[in-house]
Amino acid sequence: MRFGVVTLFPGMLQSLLETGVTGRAFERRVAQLVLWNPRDYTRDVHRTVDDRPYGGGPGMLMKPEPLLAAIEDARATMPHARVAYLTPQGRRFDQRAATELAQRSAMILIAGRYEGVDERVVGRCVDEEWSIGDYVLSGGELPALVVIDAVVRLLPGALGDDDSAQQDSYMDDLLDCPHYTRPEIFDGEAVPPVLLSGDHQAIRRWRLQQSLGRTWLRRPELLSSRGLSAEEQILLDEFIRAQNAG
Ligand code: 9D3
Repeated sequence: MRFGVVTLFPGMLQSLLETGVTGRAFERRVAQLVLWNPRDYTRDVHRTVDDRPYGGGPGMLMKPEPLLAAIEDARATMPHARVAYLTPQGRRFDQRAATELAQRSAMILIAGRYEGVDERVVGRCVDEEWSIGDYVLSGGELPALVVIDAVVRLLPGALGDDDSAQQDSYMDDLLDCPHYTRPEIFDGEAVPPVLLSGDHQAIRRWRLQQSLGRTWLRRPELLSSRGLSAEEQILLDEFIRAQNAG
């Protein structure tokens, strides 16, 4: 999958190419990243990319001409890509959205700076708008990184053999269970004995029960929208009883 990102801070996106799972995916050509900087499309000596808002008020906006020129170049290179603007006003990006976007062959992401972009650019170029959550960031670069990271790891061939177990997890829409590695006793605290038992059914049940219990404690709304199998209901009831007893 090909990602084009229009950004005044291309260096912020580079880290993704160099690091971990996503770095390897880009190395293996599972995904490709192309960066477009509006500053490269300015014509004045100061290379101006911002301007004051009509109507007054604090803050600056990205001025339309260099931004539009950068987006047009990105579109010429990626003619089939939809143009996505990262903005606090957009649709909330979640795991479902990540799976939707992972079906595409290409997308162009616009990372805004300052208070945002001139609305006429949005009107003529933008196909969709995405937010990563209800908190205030300084620009769209971190959201672009979040979206690309979440999508790339879903692409076929992105994860190595060690990671791929995570992907076919049966625990979709449940919180993860606790994990332990060596030593068996750390600072006087032992690993739960079931994990050392070699009984794979018992281990599977324990992990599922922990996942259900944690989700019930921390994110109960996830359980209401999911529904439970008969086995899951029994495991959760047992967890709740133990919780009330302890
Ligand atoms: C006057 C109110 N503005 C600043 C306090 C609104 C505002 C403008 C620009 C708030 C944030 C930003 C920059 N944010 C993004 O570009 C952004 C974002 C975010 O801040 N949170 C969650 N998702 C996203 S996607 C893009």
